[in-house]
Amino acid sequence: MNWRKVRIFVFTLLALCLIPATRYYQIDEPLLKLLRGSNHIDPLSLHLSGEFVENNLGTEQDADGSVTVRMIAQQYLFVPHCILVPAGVPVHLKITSADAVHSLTLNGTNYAVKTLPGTVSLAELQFPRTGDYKTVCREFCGAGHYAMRSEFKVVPRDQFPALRAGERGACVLQ
Ligand SMILES: [Cu+2]
Repeated sequence: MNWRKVRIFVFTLLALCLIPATRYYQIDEPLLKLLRGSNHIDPLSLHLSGEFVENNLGTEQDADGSVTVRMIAQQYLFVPHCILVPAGVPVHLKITSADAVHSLTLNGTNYAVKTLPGTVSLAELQFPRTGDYKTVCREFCGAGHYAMRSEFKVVPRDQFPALRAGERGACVLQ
């Protein structure tokens, strides 16, 4: 056996395998999109373009009376910090992570939604009663994990204000 040829072959193979690691946006990104489908999202450009830009975060009213809530989990906070939703209507939650694995857990309910970087987690929630539901992160995500908290404020349906873009992340009643 010619060891020189084997060595050249192995090094060439290694070099070829390393190319995708240096070409994330040209090779890995499109490939991941293809493999994972539409629930895949690039965690590095969340704030720049797409569904999770700042103006889209928070509560959005849908035509059928339900609401859609978009959130980002990141070390060590949930964005927006406070979410206003009406009671008794379906809440479609869409949440993704900008960095590590987190878990949005709503105290006083059975809801816990795991968030992963690169994936949009979808959950269907509904709050029969009004009140403030404190949320915590239940997945250890680093030094500031224990301070990672936020809140869902559930108000009566008739008191839920019409939210314009840019106001969706605010938790104040007009
Ligand atoms: Cu955490």
